[in-house]
Order: sequence, then C-alpha cells, then structure tokens
Amino acid sequence: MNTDTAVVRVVPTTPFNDQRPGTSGLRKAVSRFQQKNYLENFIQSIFDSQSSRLPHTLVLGGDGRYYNREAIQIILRMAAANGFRHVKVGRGGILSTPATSCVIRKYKADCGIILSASHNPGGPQGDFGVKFNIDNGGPAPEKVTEAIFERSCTIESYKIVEAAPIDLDCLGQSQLGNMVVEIIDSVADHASLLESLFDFDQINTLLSSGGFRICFDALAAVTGPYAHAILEKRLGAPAGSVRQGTPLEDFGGGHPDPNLVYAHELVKIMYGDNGPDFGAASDGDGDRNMILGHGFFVTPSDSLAVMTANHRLIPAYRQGIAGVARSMPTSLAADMVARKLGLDCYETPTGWKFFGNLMDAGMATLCGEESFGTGANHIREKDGLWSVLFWLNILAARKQPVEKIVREHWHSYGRNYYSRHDYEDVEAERAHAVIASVKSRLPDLPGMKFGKNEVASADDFSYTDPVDGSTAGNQGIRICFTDAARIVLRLSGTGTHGATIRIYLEHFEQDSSKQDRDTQDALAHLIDIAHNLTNIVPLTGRTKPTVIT
Ligand code: VG1
Ligand code: CO
Repeated sequence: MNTDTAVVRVVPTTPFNDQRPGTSGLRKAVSRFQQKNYLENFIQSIFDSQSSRLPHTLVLGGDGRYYNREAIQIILRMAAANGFRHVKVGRGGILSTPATSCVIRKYKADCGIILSASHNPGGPQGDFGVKFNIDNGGPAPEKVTEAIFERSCTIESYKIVEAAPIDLDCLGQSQLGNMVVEIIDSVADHASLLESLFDFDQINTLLSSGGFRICFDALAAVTGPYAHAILEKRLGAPAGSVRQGTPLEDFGGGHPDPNLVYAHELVKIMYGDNGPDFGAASDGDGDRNMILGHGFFVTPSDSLAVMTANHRLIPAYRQGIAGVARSMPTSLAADMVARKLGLDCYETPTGWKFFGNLMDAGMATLCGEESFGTGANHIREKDGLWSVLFWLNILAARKQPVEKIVREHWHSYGRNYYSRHDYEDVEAERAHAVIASVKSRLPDLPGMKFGKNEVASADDFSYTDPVDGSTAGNQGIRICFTDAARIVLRLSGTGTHGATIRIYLEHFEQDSSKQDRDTQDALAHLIDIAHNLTNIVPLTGRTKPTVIT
C-alpha cells in the first residue's frame, strides 16, 4: 500500500489529569484507555517529550491483551504523522517486554512502546497499559516520565494520519505515509540473544534425557510463543512441557502474575506426587518469573542470590560479573553473596528503571526485585525466560535438585526468611494515613525495643543515582533491626483500584538447624511488630492481607 500522500490530521483535544506513569508505565482500566482521545493524548505526550531529537525508529508491541491490536493501529498512524521513518512491530502485535528491549538494542532504535499492564488482569473489564522505553532498551527514567506527564497536562492536539489498518500478522514491510512498517518475528531476536549467553547443549542434554521433567506455565500470556520455541523446539523438552502457551486477550480470566497464589495450577502440579523436577511461570509481559523445584518454592530474592553465587557456571558470566543490584524491599540475600565474593552490591528504589544507569555504566551485571523479577545486562529489562534458562543451566551443570541447591546456599550464606503482605484496593486516604502515621514515628524508633527486637535504624528511603546524581525520594519506609531483620512499607505504583499497601518482612537466620521453618511462622514476630507499628488494622479496617507472596 502506498500512502505517501497520507494527510496528517491535527486533532484538537483537552488534557486528562491522570496520565502520570507509575512504577512501570501508565496503567488504567481498559475502559479508561478506550475513552475518546485518552490513548492518543498519552502517545502524543510521549512523542512531544522526545521532540528535541528527530525520531527515526520505534519498536512497538504488546503482551496480546485486550485492546492491544487496536492500540497498535492508532500508534502506527500517530508515529507516521509525527515523523518516524521506521517502526518494527512484533507479529500479531506480540512482543514481550524483554524481547522489546532486545530489539531496541540490536537494531539501535530510538525508543520502544510496550502495550502491557504486566501482571494486572486483562480483558474488557481488566487493565491496559503503556510502557515507554528509551534507546538503551530500558524503561524511561523518571525525568522522562515526568516530562511526558507534564506534557499531558497541557496538550491541545495530537497528530495522526488517515490510513487503512496494517496487516499485523504477515511478516515483511509496508508503507504508511513516509514511514516503513516492518512486521518482525516476535521471538527470533530474543531467542538468539539468550542462546548466546547460556550453554544450550548442556541444557539440551538435561531436558531431552527423559530423566528430568519441567513444567513452564505461560499463564496464557505473552511468553507462550517464546517458551514453545526455546524450551520445547530448541532445547528438547518434550511437547506439553509448556502449559497455557497461547496468549489470550484475557489471559483465560486469570491474573498473569507468577506467584504461589495466582499460578496455583502450576503449584499443584509441582507439589503433586511424582511432580516435575523444575517448574516456572512468567507474567503478562514476560519480564517476571517464578522458580519452583519439586515441592519447593524459591523466593525471588533467593533466586537472585543463588544466581549470583553460581554465575561462573554460565558461559556469559564465566569470566566474572561487575556487580549485583537489588531493589530496596528485596531481601539482603544477594548482599550476603556479594560480600563473600567481593562483588559490588547496589540498593535501588523499586522499579527496573533504576537499574539502567548501573548497567550502562558497567557497574552491575545481575539485578533483581522481590516481585519475581531477575535479569542482567544483556538487555535493560527484567527477563523471565533468561531467569528460567539461568536456573536450567545451573541445574544442568550441578546435577542436583533445586531444593538441594537452595538448602546448600542457605547453609553457606544464611537464610533470609522473606515474605510480602499486600493489602489491595484500600481507600487511598486510609492508605496514606497508614504511611503518614509510621513516618511521624520514624525519628523515635531507633533504639526502641519490640520484644527481643531492637530497631537499629528507621528512615524513608531516598536514592541518589551514583551515575548521574539524580535523586528519588519517598521510596518506601525501612525499619531495620539489630539482628538484620527488616520491615519495609510502601504503596504500590502499579495498581488501578484504590491503593495497595505492601509490607515486606525479612528475618535472617545463620543457624542451619533453624533454616527449616515455615516462612510465615519464622516471620510471625515481625508481622506482629509491623501491625503494631503501622496500626494497619484499625486504620484500614482490614484484618489480614489480600495476597501473601
Ligand atoms: C511492582 C513491583 C516492582 C516492579 C513493578 C513492575 O511495582 O513491586 O518491583 O518493578 O511492579 O513490574 P509496585 O509499585 O506495584 O510495587 V512489571 O512486571 O510491570 O513490569
Ligand atoms: Co511484567
């Protein structure tokens, strides 16, 4: 189709007041995004905030959720009107978040747009979202998201060309005005990057031996095609090792969130008699992961620590790694490893965007968050399948069960009992009251005793980026105890209904004879202290968390 003559329409609009991106992009109910001009305003605000440089190449895709295809058609017509010359789109509108990061970097694109609300449910009654990534392949840093938000507050018009819809399902190039639209294979680039990092032959031998079984649950979200191609076709896992491997617009009605609560079918399989040796799940947009052994759950914080301790088993990291970084609420397990191995260790605010500078500057190689996210400097996003392959490579090299590897790890480095308690959909005012009441007590807490636990320090975490000196305040309350236990409290920046209070609890146990306890039991004393400190029950009217991970 030749639409060289495509007419650019300038459409008048008025600002919406709720387009400030959160922890990871702009997330709203689908119905909000479908409101007239809502998506268009936000996309134009992104393009306007980039106008100091001539835009050239954009990478575009999404997790396949409801409204993905319609949004892609709108964004393509707006990109053409805004002067882009080339857009690479994942076939069928499908590109996982890590694959998008990979494609941006590989082809030196200027930026990327990922249509996803990650782990939030999809479908007409669910959520939609827009993430914006910059030329290093990573999420836009706060100065960029703030500029987008400011623009959205004053926007008066957006630009779009009139054109017939592009066929998203057919590989190859077509023309939209002066812009080339290229439909690319969603999987190929990311799969070959992953192949360059790990020992695929060793993993293949393990998976095709018949003696070692895996179960990967894509939760009917974006990773299905990637997992089928890599785990089954390339690495020899028998067909059927990947379940729920077809992306559905509503994720089959579930929460595409890989944790013990929402990936319950996988959990049942892995804890069943004769369950597989290794299990994993991924989230809506493929950047998160959960790792399980037979009858055994690996906390994401422990997963980062085990990866750090075993990095020399992986070809890409055999020569050593630069350092490790974790988000503030993530447990200190990785720090224990870093200390023993003499590696640099960084603590950043929640959200992958804070790791980008550390990786760009060659300061951190492995990064992780307690929220089921681990990744490395091969791209600038967390990467679910990378994490799965990292574990499979460790298992293939060590020839031990997952549980044994983790227990030996605890024996060497100590165990960080860890859990997160979420109170979802709390009335915003009440949630802010909880935070405010703890904040007002912070100066008095150091030295205070709660039973046997004495507070060593208490603060509101603020971060100064060691690379560019930018600062981020109000990143969560940390209360640290003299025995290395911690309670962290913050509000979620990804929800779309009311406010979500997250309480993170951590207790360190060096004594091997005490590393076998139930997590919630081991944390019971800290849970009591957290209730006492936050007054969460009287202030919110909630007696227990909505989700415990
Ligand atoms: C949550 C997690 C955070 C993660 C973010 C995006 O944020 O806690 O660790 O980076 O989601 O994940 P919050 O503000 O709700 O706690 V995802 O997989 O969007 O891309
Ligand atoms: Co995600």
